Amino acid sequence: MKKTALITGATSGIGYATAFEFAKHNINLILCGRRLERLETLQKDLSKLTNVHILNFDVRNKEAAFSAIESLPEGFKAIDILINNAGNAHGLDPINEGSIDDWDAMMDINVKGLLYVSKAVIPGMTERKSGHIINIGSSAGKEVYPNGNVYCGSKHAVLAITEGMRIDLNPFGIKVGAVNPGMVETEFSKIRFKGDKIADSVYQGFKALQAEDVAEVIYFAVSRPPHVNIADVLMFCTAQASSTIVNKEI
Ligand code: NDP
Ligand code: 8X3
Repeated sequence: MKKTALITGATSGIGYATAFEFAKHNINLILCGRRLERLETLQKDLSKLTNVHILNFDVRNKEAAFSAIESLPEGFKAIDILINNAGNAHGLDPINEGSIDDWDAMMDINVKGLLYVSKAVIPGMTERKSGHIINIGSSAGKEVYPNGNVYCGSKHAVLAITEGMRIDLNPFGIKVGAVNPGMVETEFSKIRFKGDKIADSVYQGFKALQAEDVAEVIYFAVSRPPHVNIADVLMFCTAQASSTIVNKEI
């Protein structure tokens, strides 16, 4: 039977590539993000391959998240796969110089936004006693690097929440896992550095992971047989050995 997936942060990067990968494999899509124009273009493009519904909301706004998910039409109400992907780093500063607005953004989007969307989606899964949740963590959720403080904290939280979800949803037969990439060349660094030109140099001198590389791993995880759950994946590009060790040519 055709499955339905809800992907947050589908307007760019990993979420966008995952939407294409899932559409290719004929999965119904509920695509979420704040940039409506991008959602509409995606819907137009991917409707050639599968059924697509778009939800335009900010994951920080819990009322908006709940009412968007409650508003789903009949054919999209039963969500089989939830990809909690929306998120970003905001800033890269030592803790004594960090901006409170950046800290709020990371905790509100990466952690609380993930919780709000999950809270709205999980009841349908527990009722049907099936479902699959994949949280997009990060290598920053496995180790802390200089100036990464709050971003790393938000991604460590994502990993702890993933493990908690897997334990608590175990009686319902719901699969829960995390995909944790190292550096992926997306809009991520533009957001982190707020459009500063340093953003352009982040992926120079080596071949970073591409969003499609991560999307393929996410699809691999969701396409395993019912008895197999990919609980945790850490993936790097070949040039990256850890958060601080990247073999650059320049
Ligand atoms: P992008 O900046 O390319 O994409 C981020 C996505 O999140 C966009 O679709 C954006 O959509 C959405 N988003 C951001 N804030 C909100 C919000 N408040 N409400 C709703 N949607 C929001 O980055 P990536 O694709 O790289 O990042 C995706 C995930 O992968 C993040 O969780 C990130 O932490 C993680 N990650 C990224 C890595 C990297 O190096 N790039 C490495 C490891 C993990 P819109 O602006 O339209 O709302
Ligand atoms: C993104 C990976 O190392 O740029 O989650 O913070 S890193």
